[in-house]
Amino acid sequence: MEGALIARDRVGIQDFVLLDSHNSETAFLDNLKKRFTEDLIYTYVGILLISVNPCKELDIYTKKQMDLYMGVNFFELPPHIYALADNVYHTMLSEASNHFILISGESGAGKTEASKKILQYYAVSCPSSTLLDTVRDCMLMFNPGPAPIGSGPNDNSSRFGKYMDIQFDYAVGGHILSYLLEKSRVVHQNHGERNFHIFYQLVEGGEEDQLRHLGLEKDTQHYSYLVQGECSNVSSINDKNDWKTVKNALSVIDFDASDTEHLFGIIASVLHLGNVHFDGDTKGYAILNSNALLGIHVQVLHEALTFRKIEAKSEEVLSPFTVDLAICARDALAKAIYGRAFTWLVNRINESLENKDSERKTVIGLLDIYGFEVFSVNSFEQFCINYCNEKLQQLFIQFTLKSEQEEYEAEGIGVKKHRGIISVLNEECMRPGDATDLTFLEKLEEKMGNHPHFLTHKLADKKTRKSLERGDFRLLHYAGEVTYCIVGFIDKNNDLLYKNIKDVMRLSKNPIIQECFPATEGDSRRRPETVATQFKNSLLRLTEILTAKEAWYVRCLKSNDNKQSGKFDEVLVRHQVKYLGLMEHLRVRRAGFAYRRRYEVFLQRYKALCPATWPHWRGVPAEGVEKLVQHLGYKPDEYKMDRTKIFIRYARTLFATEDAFEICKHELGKQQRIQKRHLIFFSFYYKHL
Ligand code: AD9
Ligand code: MG
Repeated sequence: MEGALIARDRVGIQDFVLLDSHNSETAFLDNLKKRFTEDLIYTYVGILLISVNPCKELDIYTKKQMDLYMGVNFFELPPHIYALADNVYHTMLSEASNHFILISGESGAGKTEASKKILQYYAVSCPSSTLLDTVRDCMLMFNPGPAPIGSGPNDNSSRFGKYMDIQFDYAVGGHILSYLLEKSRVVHQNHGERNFHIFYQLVEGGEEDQLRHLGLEKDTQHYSYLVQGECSNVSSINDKNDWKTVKNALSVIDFDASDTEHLFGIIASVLHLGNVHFDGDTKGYAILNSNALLGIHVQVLHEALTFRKIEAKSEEVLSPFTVDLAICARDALAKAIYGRAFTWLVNRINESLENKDSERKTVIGLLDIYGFEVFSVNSFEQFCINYCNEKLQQLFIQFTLKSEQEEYEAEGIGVKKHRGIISVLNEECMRPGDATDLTFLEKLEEKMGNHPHFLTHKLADKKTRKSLERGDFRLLHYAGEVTYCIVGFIDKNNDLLYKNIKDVMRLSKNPIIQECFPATEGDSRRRPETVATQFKNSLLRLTEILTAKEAWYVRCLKSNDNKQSGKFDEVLVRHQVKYLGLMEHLRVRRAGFAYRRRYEVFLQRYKALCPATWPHWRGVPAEGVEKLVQHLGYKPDEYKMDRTKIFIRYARTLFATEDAFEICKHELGKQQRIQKRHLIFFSFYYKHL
């Protein structure tokens, strides 16, 4: 089995650093394609892992495979996400340092799958870490599906970003930070989209008693929040089974019967809210026509959803809503409830994940964010998501290509293109008076008009103008052009919830709702931060967290736009290779110290090459390595020694050492039989000397 696996992986080259035709993009793509065709979806660029979405299940994630990769040297087995996970883990242990794995790629490229595989690996390979599986399952329910048509739909598109610290010690713990849940999806889905999975899971999978208790019909078509996308059933999703998984996950994180009841009570309330209708009276003001919700008296909720309370001097004035405004208030409430319940749940998961046993924790962070998105209609959500992807790309460049950055910017792959848009948006949101999406667009034209990567209908030349509506603006992102529709930017960024609605929520008998709407918040007269500001700040904090750790990368590539297994769309992959900066990364890898080995590992392998280290070196490993490389005649520019590892600049140096090792073995004729996999691996390395 093992032999077969290695032999199979001799297709193409498993580390781009060893590719013959040095800087050719075509050779790069050929190699990816050759391997992809043989179901070899992983390839290295040094220690960076490229993964190409196979769009089908592969049998490479078995327990047997995990065992194969455990504790084995990174380059000795075919590239695999497990190899990366294992290498990070062992580096963390041996160096007692903190690490993170940044998983990036566009929507549908396989980021969330990759992060699940990593969690799975740690769950199996590390002691007492069943919790990790649970986290994965809990997070499942906050995915919706599928993404809008025309984008290469992803049935499991992530609608929030998550960063998770896995804390390793005697016991494994964790901490999750979540980013910008796409709340708008709760009340509105485009054609071809679903709401969040959990709604369908509850309605389809919920037990009869439970549904009766929650006042729910066992029919997703009954709920107006679930039918807008006209695709409540997706063949690849089994809501009933997923419901069981979610319930099981909740029980593992110590949810008791009443917690569960309250949480699902909230999910049900959101569905009920969606079905609340308003009639107009003779003046056109809204009248609510539903029964009690959220354990709040109907009259009280009625007032909150149909009147706005305005505090003027010492008086309170009730200003009635029109039907349209009442619908907005209702949707704002549904979004707020769902969003806050989500945050509450993440906090609860964190409580149960907390590793209380020890102070001395080292962590591996795992970042899985929504990928770059281009839909037929792009809104505020896509703007935030793409902004976030720009930021992460900027970070990647900063970490890996620092010296190359100027060149990058000169080539137009710059990353600060839309700086300023968020501040213009915020200014417009804060402006007293009647800011609208259109006044925002005018401000943008005024402030950003000269920017080469910003375009609107008004600013465009005749030819380009045809492709832009009057309410659009277009940005040239690092990953391509995106046209955004301005509608909803101001509202979504403000994300306002009227004070009297918040006050009313505090009357709810549901303890989770009470926690989600604390008394202090309602009293604050300070204007809440806008959504974009919160997001920007949380990304800044994330950057700080990441900067303090050692970085590892998984770059996910989408093989085609239709989720078709076995199809390798060269144009699409080439585009991703380009904008992800993989060629640049390769160049830097080649120029820098591409190979690094821990002293112990290096010494163990090559100690027979030097009389001073053979058969045993009893001193400090680093000194043994120094003796060894001196003896081998390494030149000072060929290697560097850091705290725990030797860095080797050229492949040829390493290969020469390997050659010497082979000869030495034959001559001595008394070495232990070298494992077959080493031979195959290195014979393949020699080819590329
Ligand atoms: V988004 O930015 O969240 O919209 P992701 O997370 O990059 O996106 P995801 O991991 O959800 O994409 O992958 C999309 C689909 O591709 C999955 O639902 C799987 O059906 C499929 N996929 C991705 N990676 C693999 C894999 N290694 N093996 C098999 C895969 N299928
Ligand atoms: Mg995802």
